[in-house]
Amino acid sequence: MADSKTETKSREVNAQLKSGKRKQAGSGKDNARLMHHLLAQMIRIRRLEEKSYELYTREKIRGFLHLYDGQEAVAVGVMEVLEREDAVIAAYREHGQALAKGVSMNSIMAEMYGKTTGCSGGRGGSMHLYDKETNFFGGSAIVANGLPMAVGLAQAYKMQKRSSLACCFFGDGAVGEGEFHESMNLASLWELPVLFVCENNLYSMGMPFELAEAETDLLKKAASYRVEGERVDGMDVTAVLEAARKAVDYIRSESKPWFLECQTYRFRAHSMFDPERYRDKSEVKEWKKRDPIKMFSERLMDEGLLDEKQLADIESQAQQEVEESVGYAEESSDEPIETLSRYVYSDMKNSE
Ligand SMILES: Cc1ncc(C[n+]2csc(CCOP(=O)(O)OP(=O)(O)O)c2C)c(N)n1
Ligand SMILES: [Mg+2]
Repeated sequence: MADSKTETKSREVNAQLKSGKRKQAGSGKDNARLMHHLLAQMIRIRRLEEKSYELYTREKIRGFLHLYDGQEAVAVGVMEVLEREDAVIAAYREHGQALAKGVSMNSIMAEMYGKTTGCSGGRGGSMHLYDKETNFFGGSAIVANGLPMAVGLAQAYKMQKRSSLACCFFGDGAVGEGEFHESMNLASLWELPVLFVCENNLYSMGMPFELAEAETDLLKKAASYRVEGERVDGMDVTAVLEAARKAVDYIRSESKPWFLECQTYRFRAHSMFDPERYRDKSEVKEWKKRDPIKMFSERLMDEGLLDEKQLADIESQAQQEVEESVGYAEESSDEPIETLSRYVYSDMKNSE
């Protein structure tokens, strides 16, 4: 997997911060580095999504495409407190989670192009990103599919006496599925290290959250399975980070699941085929005032932790990384016809 400069840098920052995490409050320099890192991660995701939108309209990316603009603070805040060995399971709006977990932008872009260098060998596309190296277990098109997978992974880790946890991202729409309830119940009953992260963006396709759920207090649902949890402003990256840190500390020390509801909003349509008749443009405009990237960069500037030049550098690095990933995907090869059915039908000759 090819690494860009930005990724290598973010991995270094991550490792340094992780080794001295508890010292952050005492060191202004470390704190500023962490803040820049969080901002850079969100900007990388936003620029990737903008480019994906453009490439889709040019038919370079085909199939389904669900973009994450507006929700970046959730993936970035949560991922910051996870270790590389922790598993992450996501749904189909998962480019941001994959990127924040450390999957290279090159391999994500190549996957969306359907090229062999893609993280799933070009066979999954946008909704099925998978990367063994970073323990990113997908990417799934089936709503709520990731929850039982997270429970299974956590059970395996527990049986293997490993300290890793399984973190599962899902939308408010998943809460109405049986798998949500079965997974919460078993994770609690078997005391499994699962971090359930519900990204409540108020809609599941065109269905408003309050028209779908009789009980809209999700913490009550979690509590009914004796799962502890918290609700957090999902547009505020440091609030998400702190809530995730509390959650992860609890999971690792108690070996029990935790439910984190992040209240957020998607700025774009559900997918590329959505006329958005279910919500008012004024509502989207209102939420955009709380754009997590805009709010955070303004806050850092107010606090003297960021200047125009630093912001421009972060922007241009992200832009460069995106352009490089497009070049990488363009130059990568398609699956040759001869191997097209590999992994589709059993191949006795190759498996011997
Ligand atoms: C089991 C299942 N039922 C229905 C669908 C169709 N579907 C695709 S996305 C979606 C909405 C899910 O919304 P949510 O979980 O809130 O995620 P968001 O799109 O808001 O990120 C639905 C119903 C599906 N993919 N899988
Ligand atoms: Mg939703």
